[in-house]
Amino acid sequence: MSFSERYLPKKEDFDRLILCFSDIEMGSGGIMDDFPHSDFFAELLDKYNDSYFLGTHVDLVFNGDTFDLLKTDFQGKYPRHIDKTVALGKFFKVAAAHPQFFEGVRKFLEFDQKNRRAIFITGNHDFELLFPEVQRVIRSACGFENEILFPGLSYEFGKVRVEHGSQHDTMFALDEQHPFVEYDGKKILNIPWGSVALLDVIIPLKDHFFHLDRLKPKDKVLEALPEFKEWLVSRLWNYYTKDYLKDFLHSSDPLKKVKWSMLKEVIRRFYTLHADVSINMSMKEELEKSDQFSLYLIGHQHETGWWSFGNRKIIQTGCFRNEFMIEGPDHEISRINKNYVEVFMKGERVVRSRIEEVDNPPLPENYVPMNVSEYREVIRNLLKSFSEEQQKNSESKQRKNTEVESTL
Ligand SMILES: [Mn+2]
Repeated sequence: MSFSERYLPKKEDFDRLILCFSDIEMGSGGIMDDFPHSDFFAELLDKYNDSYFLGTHVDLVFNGDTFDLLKTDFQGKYPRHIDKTVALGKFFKVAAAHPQFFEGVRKFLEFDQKNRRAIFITGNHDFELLFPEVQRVIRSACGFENEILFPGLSYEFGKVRVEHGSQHDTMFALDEQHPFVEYDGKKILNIPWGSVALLDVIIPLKDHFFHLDRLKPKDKVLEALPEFKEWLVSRLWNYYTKDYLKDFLHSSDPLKKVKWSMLKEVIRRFYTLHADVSINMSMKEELEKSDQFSLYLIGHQHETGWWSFGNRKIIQTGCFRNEFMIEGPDHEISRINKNYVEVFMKGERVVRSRIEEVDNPPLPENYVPMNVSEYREVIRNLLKSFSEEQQKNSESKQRKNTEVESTL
């Protein structure tokens, strides 16, 4: 279908179109990649290379978590100390798996270079975009310099404000004043405590249950896998009492800022249905208090939303990565549609905005397990090897645990 056939504002009624995508979460390829569909994405972008848009500004906004660098390893490990070498190493792994993404962005910009830009906003899965070295690589991969922007954690177009949303999330908010810290003579990312906990404890185990992370709703997942919570709690407790406190007491690591109450929050997030409703709450308050912006675009929560206060609104894009729904007594798995947002503007003003839902691309083979209960065995084995490991260390640990418990 061509754009002229679609219901669009008249050309004279808008001078800018914003296309906003969030949480694409491209990984390093294969079955563990949450978005192995760069070809599909490039095809979607190509629809905007239509003569209808010639002479109109079209801004392509990646509203955070475009690249899933959080879950990408560096030389087989998931270091919490991320300097430019680690950041680049992880980025190259993702880029190598997604040449069509960069090709698609290049074609999009080339179509009407003086009117087009690609804007990469940083999310909590791609803080690495803050390194100028990583930005340089992206610019060269897309073949454009000035048309590619890295504004950091947010970007504003007149009455529109775009941000990923993680800054309103206590687990993943970055210290904007100090995004980097010095450690061991290197400039490293000052990642928030939620990221530290995930990198130290959860992500190294992603090989075992990367599928689970893509399933919704969480309470159904746990209903099918009652051992999961037990496993998670013991894993975090062991991390906290053994590795974490030892390092905390005997090192000057600037990223050691996790408390047990924070880890409890990690557990709560894993086994409750709702991620963090406080994000929407604080934004809704802002919407009513101030008329500075008439449209806020956010992502991060992997749930689509639309809230309004008169002519002001918040649109939350759902994730663009693959996610699935478990339904029915047999826990059947079905796909969740992806979406993005189109915003038509005239000058500073929003003319119209809408959420565009897209058809899902075909999945690679064996991408989704037939049945969630297949995981029971995996979790049981993990728990077994974990308790064996604990047994081995029990004597020295017992003493430490007692010390720790008395400090909690
Ligand atoms: Mn996020």
